[in-house]
Amino acid sequence: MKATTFATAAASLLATASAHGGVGYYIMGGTTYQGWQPYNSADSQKSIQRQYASFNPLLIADLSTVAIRCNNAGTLGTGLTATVAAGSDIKAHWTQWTHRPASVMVYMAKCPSSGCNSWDGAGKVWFKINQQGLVSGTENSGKWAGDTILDTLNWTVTVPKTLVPGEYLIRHELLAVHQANNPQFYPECAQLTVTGSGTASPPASYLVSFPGAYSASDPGINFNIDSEQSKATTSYPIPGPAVWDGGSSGPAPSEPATPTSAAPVTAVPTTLKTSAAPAASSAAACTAAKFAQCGGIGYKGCTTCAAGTTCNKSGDYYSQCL
Ligand SMILES: *[C@@H]1O[C@H](CO)[C@@H](O)[C@H](O)[C@H]1NC(C)=O
Ligand SMILES: *[C@@H]1O[C@H](CO)[C@@H](O)[C@H](O)[C@H]1NC(C)=O
Ligand SMILES: [Cu+2]
Repeated sequence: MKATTFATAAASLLATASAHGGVGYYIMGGTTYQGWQPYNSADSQKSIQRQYASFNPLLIADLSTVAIRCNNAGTLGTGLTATVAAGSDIKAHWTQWTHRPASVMVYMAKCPSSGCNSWDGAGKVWFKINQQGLVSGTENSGKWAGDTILDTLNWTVTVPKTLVPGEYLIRHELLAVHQANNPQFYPECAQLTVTGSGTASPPASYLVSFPGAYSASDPGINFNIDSEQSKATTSYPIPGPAVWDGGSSGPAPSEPATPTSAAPVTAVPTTLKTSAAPAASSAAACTAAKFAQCGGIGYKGCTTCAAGTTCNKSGDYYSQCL
């Protein structure tokens, strides 16, 4: 689908949706692709984006349901896909957004060779290509990635340049944490055809399933932004797997993707745009501040605590400097 005008969609949205948000369109390869319009009739709608019902959030109770995958009950595609070259940018534009304390996470999943349209995204097939949570300041009052979405409605990611060509789903997710211990999840998925000459597939250690990727006890989900700890903590533990930057490769997924043996994990800085070949950071060479995370399953940051503090384990997934 080529560039379209959005005036009609915007008019109907104003009447029906007062808060929250969702990705409204995507720009890649010089083309704008209209997203699903949840407040318009589903009849005869076609989009690269999977159907979803509203801008309302999913909650902790939804983490174990298929809805957490693409914000629907496993609904399949409507026949459209967007073409994007590996190594180039995808800009997502939200129709609206309302929460500043929020993380952005972007995942992809390789579809079977039969294509994405009749595939629901089930299985341990999703890998994270980009994320940003707390940007600066404290969890309680600092700047978050959600500020960028609220202020610009835009988020641009780079498809890993080494990614093997094929059909993929891309899943943009906002995780809003403005309410104590009541996180809100806003995922939407779209269908892509990735071109290029890459040969890399993410190693199995980067792959997660939806549902399955998150647990209610993850520190970034069982999270109280109003706590005294959040008023003093300057890093936020984004849930889910480490970001895969394309710098490592595992076996190509079979049909459907099957778990494979773990491969070495490289630490990746969380930045607004993933670069094609970021240098691996050294976890040992840095120091975590008091109250910052210093360990836990999946954690790739600094493990040495600032002078006068020690790394205190508060669960398998989270240790902090106290
Ligand atoms: C967001 O992206 C759209 C589409 O490219 C653009 O028109 C708009 O100016 C951008 N907004 C900001 C604040 O950069
Ligand atoms: C470390 O954590 C344990 C429980 O997780 C707690 O009882 C203990 O007081 C903590 N130590 C410090 C120095 O805060
Ligand atoms: Cu909301």
